[in-house]
Amino acid sequence: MTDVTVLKNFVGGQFIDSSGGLFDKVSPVDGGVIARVEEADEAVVDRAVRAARAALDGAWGRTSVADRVTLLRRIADRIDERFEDLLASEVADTGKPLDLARGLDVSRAAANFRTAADTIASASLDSFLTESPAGTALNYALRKPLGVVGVIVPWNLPLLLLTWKVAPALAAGNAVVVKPSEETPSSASLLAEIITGAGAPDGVYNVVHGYGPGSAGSHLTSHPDLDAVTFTGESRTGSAIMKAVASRVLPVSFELGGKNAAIVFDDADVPAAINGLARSTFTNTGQICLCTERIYVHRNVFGEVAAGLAERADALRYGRPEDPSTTTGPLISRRHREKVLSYYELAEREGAKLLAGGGIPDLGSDLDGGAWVQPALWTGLDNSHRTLREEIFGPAAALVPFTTEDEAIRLANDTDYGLAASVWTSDLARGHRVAGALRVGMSWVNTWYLRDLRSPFGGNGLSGIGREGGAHSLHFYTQPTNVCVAL
Ligand code: NAD
Ligand code: 6OD
Repeated sequence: MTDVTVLKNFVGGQFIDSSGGLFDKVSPVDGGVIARVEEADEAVVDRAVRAARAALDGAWGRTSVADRVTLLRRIADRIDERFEDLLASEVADTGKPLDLARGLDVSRAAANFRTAADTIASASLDSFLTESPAGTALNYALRKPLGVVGVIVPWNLPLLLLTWKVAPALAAGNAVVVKPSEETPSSASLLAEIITGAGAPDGVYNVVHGYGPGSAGSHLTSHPDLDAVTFTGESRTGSAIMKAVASRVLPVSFELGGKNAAIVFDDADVPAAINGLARSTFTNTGQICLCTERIYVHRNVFGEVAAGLAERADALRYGRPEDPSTTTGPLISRRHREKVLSYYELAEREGAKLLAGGGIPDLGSDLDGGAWVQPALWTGLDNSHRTLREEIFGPAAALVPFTTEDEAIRLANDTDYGLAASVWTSDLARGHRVAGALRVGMSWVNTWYLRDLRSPFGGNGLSGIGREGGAHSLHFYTQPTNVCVAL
């Protein structure tokens, strides 16, 4: 174990020694230990928050927008320069196929910084000026940073989701204390080198490693000098964080879980819909908050869609991330696999008919220690079953038939979540109508996870609070002070 990397907490511009103990980061591919991570105790988290406060009280608190734009663009350039290092760390932590990490995760890191730079550089000043009645006073609002922002992120798209929040937070002039998932600590540490190397003052970006409850996560949310929390993760965790910050009434932005629906009408281009459903159900082994877990299909095309999707499930290829024939990586951990498999068992108990997969693939000895799982597709269930009501967060979905448009909308909206949906139809008017009628933060028509980084991203109900993306992010990461000048 001597050559295993040790990941340290990053506080005030330096990787520091911590006395909180070490935990192992295990590869989801084969179960080997790939890093040992220093867990941040309360004292380390306190140092990180103090370092962030000191940065705000110092030079960082006086930076111009132009200087921040320059810094963010430099960070994006350095992410491009360190692309292969980030790719290697992301793939090692998650086990996802190299091409997926290259095309989605790491590419988005630089794009997130460039978008945040462009957004703050072009933010309209006029929108915050108001004329008073009869010209007696001039009102304007100063948009100020929130202060020290706690950034808590999950393991499924670690670097993408981290930079999605850190970039606009820094663009708006905040300092951040980041708590990456205990499952994916590496890219947050590499980003520390990149951000510091790009010239960010000490304390602007800090990383505290560890778990949630009783560890770095709850030490951070309970810190008395924290000004806001931006969080992506499970709905239940969002609720716990909300309670932790309630007495201080801190602003929160929450991107939480989903139980996302797809609706396939009988006028859809069925092969294209099957393609889209295969992407939205199996990408990243179903571990994207936007993934589809409920598929409502018009009765006229139900058999064709079910057979086509089952064929796609059978064609998935598991293997090492660097093998070009690999389409599908493992789940993030054995622990998460237990959760996913418990839903496979539940679906069976609830009377589902299994169309494909549904177990653990036999991959041979060197991958036996990993967290591999087959996909699962079910028919024979409806919205009254827990399988259709609770987030599984794996490569699994239930197909349910419908007859009318109203019925499809009602079924899709019958959920406590409200993150994303996709609608498959060749009738454009119907596409607009149905997408608009769904109670979700994001609806796609004839596509899935097609992103414009300026658009509002977030969910309704159990899926979250607030929206981030472009100007929406700047709104969250700033607070206005209105100034009224008598004329
Ligand atoms: P999780 O909620 O278990 O953990 C997320 C982060 O919160 C981790 O860093 C974890 O250590 C920390 N944490 C856990 N408990 C905490 C506590 N009490 N206080 C402070 N921090 C705490 O989520 P996960 O398993 O890492 O990620 C999967 C979940 O994330 C799924 O539910 C998925 O839908 C959701 N997700 C949502 C979005 C979105 O944009 N809506 C995006 C990605 C993932
Ligand atoms: O693409 C994004 O900006 C984003 N926030 C994706 C979230 C995916 C959830 O797993």
